[in-house]
Amino acid sequence: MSDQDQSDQVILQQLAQIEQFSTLHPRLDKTFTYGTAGFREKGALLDSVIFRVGLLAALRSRKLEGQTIGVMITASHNPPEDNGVKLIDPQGEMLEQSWEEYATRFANADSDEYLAREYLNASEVLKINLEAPAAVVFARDTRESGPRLVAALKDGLSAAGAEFTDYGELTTPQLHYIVKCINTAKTPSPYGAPTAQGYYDKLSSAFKVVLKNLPKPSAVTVDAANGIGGPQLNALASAIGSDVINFVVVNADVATPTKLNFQCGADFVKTQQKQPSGVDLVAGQIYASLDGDADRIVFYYLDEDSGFHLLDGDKIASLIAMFVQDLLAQSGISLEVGVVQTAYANGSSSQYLTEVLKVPVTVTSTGVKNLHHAAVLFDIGVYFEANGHGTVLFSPGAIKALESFEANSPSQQTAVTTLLSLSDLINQTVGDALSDLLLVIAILTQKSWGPAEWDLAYTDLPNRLVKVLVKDRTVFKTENAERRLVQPAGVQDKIDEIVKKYKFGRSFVRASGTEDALRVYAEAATQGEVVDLTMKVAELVKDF
Ligand code: NG1
Ligand code: ZN
Repeated sequence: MSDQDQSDQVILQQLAQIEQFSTLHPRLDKTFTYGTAGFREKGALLDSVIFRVGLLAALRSRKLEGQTIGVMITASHNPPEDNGVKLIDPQGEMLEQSWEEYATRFANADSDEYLAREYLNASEVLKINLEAPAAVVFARDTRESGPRLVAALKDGLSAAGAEFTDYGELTTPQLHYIVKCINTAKTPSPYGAPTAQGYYDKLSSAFKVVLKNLPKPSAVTVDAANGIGGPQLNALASAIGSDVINFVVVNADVATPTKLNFQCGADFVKTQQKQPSGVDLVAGQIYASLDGDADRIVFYYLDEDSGFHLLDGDKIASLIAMFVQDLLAQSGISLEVGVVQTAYANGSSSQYLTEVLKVPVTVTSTGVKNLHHAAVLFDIGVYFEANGHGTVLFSPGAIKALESFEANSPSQQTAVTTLLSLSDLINQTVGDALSDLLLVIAILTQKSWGPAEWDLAYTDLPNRLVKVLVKDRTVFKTENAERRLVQPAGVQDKIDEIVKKYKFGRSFVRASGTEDALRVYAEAATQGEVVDLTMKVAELVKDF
């Protein structure tokens, strides 16, 4: 047999295997779309989708010279019966956008045979050698449907002939970290050890450097949404040591699947603007809530008059930007700090950043990949969605400038050492609730601040976010980072007319990328006005 014949043989065998395995994971009569959150659905409907994601992950790895690709099975802050899946590219970033189309095509191929054909087609269009090696790692959150979906994923990976490693239950950001570690292991700057322990070690060492010689911070109570963040935070806390800080982890019941994200967690606290169940707030102390896969975090506290105060993603971004700017000023190094937000950022935060801190602010469309791409354009780019998903990116040039800096005074040296430790403390692959938690505590401890002092930077404008169910949300098209509607024609003008009547009024409408609904956001000078404004705008769009 010639080499060509042999190669054809291998490919035919792979395609036959895919077809055969696919019969075990029959497709449902439903259209699936790979959106900002990957695929997300009721867990019961995802078997065929996850099997097919396995095929795509194998192709992606082959396309990238056998670099390791990650697959995370989670539905984040969504209810326990939901699940989802997302691919992670080699440097720990989200799947390259142009591949989302293939994910959607694979998921919707309507027969086993057609699926094999889509697979072959993709390999031809993308010039992928199907005999090349493929490596994939995966993990899941604590949902009940997880193990069953992992089995489907393994079938997909086996059918496509990929090598794979099951990392069990991890947070989403931990898997991003592991993917980056694996792919940088043989480079001059390895990111870390590709294990959960490597993650705890990297974060805990950096945290201890930043806290060195400072008084022990008060204990911090963290609501883990009854998800994977609970056990992972406990493990991270042991690596840090109770001599450094104590974390009290509540809502950490991962044995009762129905409790996940129920009346607790970051999304609950942010959208309800109230404390989660399972937490008794003591005035003046700081609390945090994670979401179900621990990539989002929000903080909060009670004032002396029992008023509830939320410290969300905007507050976190502002705190970090302020702190990084202070350190840069102290060191005398000139690097550009910028902040990236979305239209959901509170107007007061954007004003504080531009007018008080005088940092440039970029506004992008919703979805962290959009923020991430804008943040890489700064030397130090801070990006956060208001819902608490975000991180800080240090450019390679910034790291080099810091590493090669020769300090003229102990104060300059301290500033540079702290900045470099921050770059290790921050998970730069993706927003990471555990890493953000340590970062915020480190900054507050450095400043000797409690939550109230942090909160002083600016006062949030009263705001409201509501969902409106419409017949067809796809008719709503936006421009200018989703802040204005271009379609349906004329609706934006009417919104403008309404908004004009409110002091500090702002409102915008967009179709959700993760739910079949419109989102209406508004802010105004008072609580009463914002309720009224939101209602009027919602009323305007509800009949489409
Ligand atoms: P959609 O459903 O497109 O609004 C939501 C969040 C996003 C992002 C994605 C991914 C809001 C208003 N929207 O998107 O910020 O986190 O989910 O999970 O918070
Ligand atoms: Zn999440």
